[in-house]
Amino acid sequence: MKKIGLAVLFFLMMGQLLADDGHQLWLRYDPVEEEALRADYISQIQNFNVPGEGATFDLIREELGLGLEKMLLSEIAESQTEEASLLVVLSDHTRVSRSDISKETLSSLGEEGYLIRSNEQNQILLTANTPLGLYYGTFHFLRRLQTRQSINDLDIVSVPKVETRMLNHWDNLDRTSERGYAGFAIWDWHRLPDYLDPIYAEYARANASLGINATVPINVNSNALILTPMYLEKVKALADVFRPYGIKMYLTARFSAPVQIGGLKTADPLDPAVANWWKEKVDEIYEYVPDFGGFLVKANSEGQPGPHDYGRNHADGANMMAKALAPHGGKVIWRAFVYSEENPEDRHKQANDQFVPLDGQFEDNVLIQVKNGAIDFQPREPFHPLFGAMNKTNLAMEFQITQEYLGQATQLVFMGPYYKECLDSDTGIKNKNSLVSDVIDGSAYQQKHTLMAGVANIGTDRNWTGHLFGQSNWYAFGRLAWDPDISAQQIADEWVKMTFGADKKVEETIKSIMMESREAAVNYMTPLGLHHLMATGHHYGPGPWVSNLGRPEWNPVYYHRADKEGIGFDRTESGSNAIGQYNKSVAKRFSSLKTCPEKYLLWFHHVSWDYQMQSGNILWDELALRYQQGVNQVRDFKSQWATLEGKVDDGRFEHVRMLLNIQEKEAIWWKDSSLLYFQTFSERAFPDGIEKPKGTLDYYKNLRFPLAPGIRPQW
Ligand code: BDP
Repeated sequence: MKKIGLAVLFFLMMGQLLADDGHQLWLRYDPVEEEALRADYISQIQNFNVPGEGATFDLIREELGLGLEKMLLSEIAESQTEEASLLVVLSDHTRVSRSDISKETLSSLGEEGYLIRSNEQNQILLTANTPLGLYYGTFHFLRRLQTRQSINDLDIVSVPKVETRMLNHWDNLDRTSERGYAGFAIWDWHRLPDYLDPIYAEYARANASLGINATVPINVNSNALILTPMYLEKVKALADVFRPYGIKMYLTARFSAPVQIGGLKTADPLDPAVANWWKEKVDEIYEYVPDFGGFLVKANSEGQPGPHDYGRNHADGANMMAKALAPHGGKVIWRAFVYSEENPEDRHKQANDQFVPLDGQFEDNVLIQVKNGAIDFQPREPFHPLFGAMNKTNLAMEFQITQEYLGQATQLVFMGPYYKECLDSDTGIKNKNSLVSDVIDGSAYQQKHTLMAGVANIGTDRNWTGHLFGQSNWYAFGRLAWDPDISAQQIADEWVKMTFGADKKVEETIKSIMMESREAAVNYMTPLGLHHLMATGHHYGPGPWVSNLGRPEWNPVYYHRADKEGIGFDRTESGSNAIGQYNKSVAKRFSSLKTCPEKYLLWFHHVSWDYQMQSGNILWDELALRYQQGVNQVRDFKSQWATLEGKVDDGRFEHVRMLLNIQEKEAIWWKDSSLLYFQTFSERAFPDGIEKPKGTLDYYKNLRFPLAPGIRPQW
């Protein structure tokens, strides 16, 4: 081993002893400890050559140098010859044209895909049509080592299935973060553009490692100031940092901006002066950011301004902006999370009611961004009916990474299975590609543009996400945006190895906790299809009893509808008929009590307390047992984690250990308060196996958390 290797090893060991704070994410590149494997890797990668000039090429050389040296504990020389054992070259390089890689294969790589192949000379060739493709391929190659896969006989082609893979930050200009639980926003607007915090480049690199290629750094509840010159200069500075990493800048656009910052009397989208204001504003933005991506818009939802204020519809609003952006190649991402203050209709139905009639009317460069479910990122939601209801519109997915309704930053909940549950749902459209993922990746309707967005969980905390395992959700989102068909199991497997190393026991233990964690959260929060039971405002903890809020659909009682007879929201024909918005085969399955999956039972049906469940229990007993099961699962996570003491560095071990203690308390709180409350309706005793509640219902009802993090600003 060379000297440099020993020095690196020394520092790494020191790092292990000193508490680790998780800042390095999944890009730790810990040494490959298995001697034989490391020797094999070294024998195959004696040196590397990345001929090419420019910022992205520099990043590739830097990443390869760093990753290989840290993992292999030996300096892998950068060579200048095309005989190097690892050659990273654009597809027009003679080595590629002289190889047997076909033109079709190369052109199928597009702008962002890559190919990695071992050739007859035992050389590993990584090629792509653009530097960005090479950069993505570099991360893929390094990931193989991080996850201890063979690098013999490589024959890999990877092309992203979704065009725009984007983070949405719900961050405000004052650095507070709506639904952020990891400190403040990382964007230091006050000190931009002159002060470029190194975190911006670290952020871009981490995203690029997953293939994320777009970001919206400000809240959907937008502030029009972001569109003023003072802020556009700051936006430009950020965009300049992001560019070599392939991250495109988008901004939220407040619909009333022409009035607020433009001095116009109206923001009516059909008024030529308004259209012209947006056109000029867009032209101005492109002077600052020539590759600007476009606008993300929340309109006529939760009090935000929009085209309805002027008697116009969503297409009028979106198309007006789209026309301003089209000459520059920009896009409008228009959110379908709409429900109106005045509309008494089941909130579940309002997006379809407003958007389905507009199918086919949106400009080509408009995407409609739809949340995974029709209510709001609940612990479990059936897929949004819009995914099966518009075939002439670019439909896009919005997932939430920040766990607003899933334990925020105090609970370990791996979202991989959550995202997959939605993506793998069959929409029932008459098409051989009928899954939600087919609609999102464009294979169902060959839509022109595709996009997957994730509401980010990133903040100023040293570990980025507040809870260390929040990193796995950022990771899972990024990997699925690249390829919605990867399994949650594979994602967990990769993330654990990259984050905690390849010790079998550590790996198996952590994966088993992760894969069960989402189901556990559903059990102790909202089992059997219950939803929206969180406390008011901050959504931290339970509040199923809340019934005093201004609008019916803000109250949990609106969603569970518990009474003496039973519980659940009747969304069948005899109720709100939200089920009618799904395609026939799906609607049929959800409508009948016999075929509706029990996990969605109370989402779609109002069911009596003594309804017979598949387990043989009556509903009341089953509900109670699910709550208890959730608590038991968390206890089990705690004991599993305890076995890792000494196997995971102290810093991260203690961090997770303490948080699991909090999670257990919170799970008990959910169970006790929910069951005591629902018992006032069911008037039945708890079945055997339910632990006695720790507090009284009044005690739980009176808990207050006025300063819980992530609260919506009141301005
Ligand atoms: C809800 C959040 C709220 C967001 C809203 C949205 O509670 O803070 O503004 O969604 O997506 O989940 O617009």
